[in-house]
Amino acid sequence: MMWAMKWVLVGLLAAWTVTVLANPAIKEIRQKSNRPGRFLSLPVPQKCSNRPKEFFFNGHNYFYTGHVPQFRNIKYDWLDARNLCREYCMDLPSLETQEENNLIFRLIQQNDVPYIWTSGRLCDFKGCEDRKDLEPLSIFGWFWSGTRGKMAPTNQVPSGWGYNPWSATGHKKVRQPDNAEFDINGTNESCLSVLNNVYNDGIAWHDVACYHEKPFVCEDSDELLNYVAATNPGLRL
Ligand SMILES: [Ca+2]
Repeated sequence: MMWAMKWVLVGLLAAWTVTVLANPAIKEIRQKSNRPGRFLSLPVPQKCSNRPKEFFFNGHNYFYTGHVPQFRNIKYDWLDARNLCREYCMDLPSLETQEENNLIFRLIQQNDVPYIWTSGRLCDFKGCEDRKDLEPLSIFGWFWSGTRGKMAPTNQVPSGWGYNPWSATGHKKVRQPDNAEFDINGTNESCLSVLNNVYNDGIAWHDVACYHEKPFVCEDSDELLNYVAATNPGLRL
């Protein structure tokens, strides 16, 4: 229970930390996305009830922003993307099994999507200190903020998978995660994006700085759906 609570805090702090990372080199972009109220959004019951349902897998609905008329052309930074999903009782996708990962990879491949956000986040913010079990962070420090589940160590094939979904290459021509943008402008690559062959590496996982604006997939959030169901008796979800 305490562990679960910790990850609740981790989720909230992940949202918060994105706002406080300060770096002059990305000031212009930051200002654009640094609107007031950079916190996690609460679900909106009517939006949850009418949320787009493009496809269904393992008890969850999903949609890709590019396939929903009102979201067709949007690109958001990681936190804004999470928050749009959350208003609909969804979150960025947590790719916890190879089957679910295949589903998202297929969507990307079949629709020639250049990249998407996932809910993957590095625990590199306030609240993550003194966690010996997360060290070194680049290997043990990743989690799914959508479900608060820990990811497999980044240098291993996750349990039940046939391969390691992290790309074998990137900007620095080394395995991901490589935190490459830190060397360029001091910004950490703390968010997990699926990139479509950006480094001639097929469709693969990359750590990317969270301020970049990308299209995204939303996945049903059990936590938010249960909350809205419990507080809105009779609402059809
Ligand atoms: Ca990277």
